[in-house]
Amino acid sequence: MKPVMIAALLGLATTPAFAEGTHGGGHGDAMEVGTPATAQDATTQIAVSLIETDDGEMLIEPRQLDFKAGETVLFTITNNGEFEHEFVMDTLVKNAEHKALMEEFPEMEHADANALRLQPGETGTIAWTFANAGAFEFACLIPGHYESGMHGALNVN
Ligand SMILES: [Cu+2]
Repeated sequence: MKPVMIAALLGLATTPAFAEGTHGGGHGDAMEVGTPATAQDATTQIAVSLIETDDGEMLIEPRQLDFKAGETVLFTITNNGEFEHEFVMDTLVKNAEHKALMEEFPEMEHADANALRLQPGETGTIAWTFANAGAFEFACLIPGHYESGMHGALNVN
């Protein structure tokens, strides 16, 4: 085998797929669910709460979100629970893909503009323009949380 080929193979072998436990970047700015915006451009403000209930459910409230195509929304998201949670907006397919990845790599964190991970008591914001009409989804993709109730329909009309 030629040395240059060996070097190339070693290079591949030592590049882990998720070096930092994240999968940030690579999406580009525009996604099917919309594009990042600035808070100043938001025409709608909405408060989102990430919580656990006494009977073991984990919820994102409100349970459903409806917007108009072209609407820019400022989300103020608060983790009112006792566990770490996240808020991710995407297509159902993309959320399912991320969910499967997170089951494989539990320490993975979303570094994407359409997602926010919050410690208990923490509040953060996402400014977002819903550029395309469609049926999307918001969810917490930390393993087990989706199944416990942390997902809802996000409709852009
Ligand atoms: Cu969660």
